[in-house]
Amino acid sequence: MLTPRTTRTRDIRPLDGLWRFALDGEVGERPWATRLPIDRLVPVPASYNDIFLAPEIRSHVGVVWYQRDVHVPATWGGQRIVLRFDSATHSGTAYVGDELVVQHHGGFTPFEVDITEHVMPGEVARVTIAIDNRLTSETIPPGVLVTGKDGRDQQLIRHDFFNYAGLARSVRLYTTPVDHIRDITVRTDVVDGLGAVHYEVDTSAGSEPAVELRDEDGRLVTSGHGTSGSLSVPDPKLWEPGNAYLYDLVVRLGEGGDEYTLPVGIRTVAVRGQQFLINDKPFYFTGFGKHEDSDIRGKGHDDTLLVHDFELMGWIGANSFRTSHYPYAEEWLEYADRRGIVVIDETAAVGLNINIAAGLVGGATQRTFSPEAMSDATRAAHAESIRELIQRDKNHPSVVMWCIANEPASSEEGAREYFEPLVELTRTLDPTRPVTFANQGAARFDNDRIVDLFDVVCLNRYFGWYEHTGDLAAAEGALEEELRGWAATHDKPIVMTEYGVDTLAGLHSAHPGPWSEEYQIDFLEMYHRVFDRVDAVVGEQIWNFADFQTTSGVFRVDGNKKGVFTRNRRPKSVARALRARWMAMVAAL
Ligand code: BDP
Repeated sequence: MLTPRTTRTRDIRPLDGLWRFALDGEVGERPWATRLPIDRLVPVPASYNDIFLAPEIRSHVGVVWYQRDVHVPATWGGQRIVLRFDSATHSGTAYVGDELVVQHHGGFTPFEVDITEHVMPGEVARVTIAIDNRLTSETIPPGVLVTGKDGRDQQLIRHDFFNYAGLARSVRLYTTPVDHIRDITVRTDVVDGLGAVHYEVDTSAGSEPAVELRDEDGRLVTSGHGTSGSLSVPDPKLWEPGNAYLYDLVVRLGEGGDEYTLPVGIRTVAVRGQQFLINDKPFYFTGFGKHEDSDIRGKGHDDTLLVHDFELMGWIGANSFRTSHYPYAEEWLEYADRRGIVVIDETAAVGLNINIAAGLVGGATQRTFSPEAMSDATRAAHAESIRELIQRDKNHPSVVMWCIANEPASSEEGAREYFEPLVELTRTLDPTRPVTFANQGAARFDNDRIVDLFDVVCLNRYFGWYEHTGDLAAAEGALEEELRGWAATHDKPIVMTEYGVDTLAGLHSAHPGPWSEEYQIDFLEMYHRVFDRVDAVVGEQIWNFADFQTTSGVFRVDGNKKGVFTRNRRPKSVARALRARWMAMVAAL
């Protein structure tokens, strides 16, 4: 499945804007077959939750309906017409007119359907989608549905971010010729200074494509023929962190046939011993775990926020981020490709651990990997989420590693049996990128059951916050002991993919204690001292780039406050200290 682009042979009609909107209980039997009332409109792209004031919308559990009409251009006759949703969180059932045309599960990856037979160029078509936000043990991320004493459905989630839902990314109609390019896969290599672009083209009718590689000035570099092949690039300009270079791979199906242009970055990624190599050079990750999250929009994609967040990352000296805890809108990867920012790309498999709370507060534990919790059905959904992530993101040079889960119960019985086939699947789908998962504190170097299956040790650690709260001296000892333990037992690079403290912007203290801006500075300084003493550490990604919304609870005051920036992107005091460290690292390169 290719990202929609306009080319000589392809056109796009955006369906973003205001759609009619209703909760399931507000509509009759077959809402898609009627016109929804126009007294409530919802913007797309946006999560619907925070836009309206009615609590029954914000905390709705179940199905909502989106609907709009679209004029199909009269000029589109003879073309193949596709309806594409960049995401529907967490599952979508779409109708065109009275017909069900597509269903999709998984809230963070795209789906599309050929609707040529369902619309008439020059006429108006009614597009309706039912979106269900419910999470169960058969969805990724998993959740639990319960019925409250008042008879209402309640959604329990196992992750620390608000369960935003709706059409948070773009919706489009687009055209292709009938005989069209279905998919393109590229892999790149550099051998003895010679670049190689290996390509595969999947076409609808088996026609022979012609391919051209053009440089950033549009000059032809090399060309080829056929559904697969290798293009050699003498003196390639490499895609490098902080110094991106993108070629264009132009694919054509014969004279006047379908045409598609794919940006291609030539680079290599490898893990050697305790080093992470990009283009054969050791790479050190600086940056953040992020969220798609902002006021009012929730997880709604917004190019303004995208560009501003990259500006802030550039200002502070971040060279990377992790798409915690789900695949982000593809615009994030396209922009990272252009800006030379390195991405650890994560599935939405967050919360495969039913004992985290018990671990923090002390309590009875149950088996996570069991038919009652994370079962074979969970794993099947997890496998699908890996397939869809790699299918969508395989061609992005910025993506250097797949992260297939966040904080699973990796020290528990059953973890290995659960993960082994998923790691194998990931490697089969993409043999070129390292694979990792983000490890949770209860799974240490001496009791984790799965790390050896992976290439890089990614650790989320909170010494000084959830453990040794307020005692940075004790936290420093514990952190160093753990890192040295991992380094001694696993010949793999270590990236700290989460470390951070809730910090209330504006709270200052001469006795730097938890929640104060001073404590955030001292905490991060301490971690950095330790990282600098342990050679196997090849990266630091702070939790989190910005404050973000969560479910209400006694642990959270209007959300998680571990941001280096506030939710509306104002720097906390720590930002300057961080900038000094990361800029000095860049200067030393
Ligand atoms: C980690 C999770 C992350 C949370 C963070 C925290 O991976 O999603 O937001 O802790 O507690 O366990 O702040």
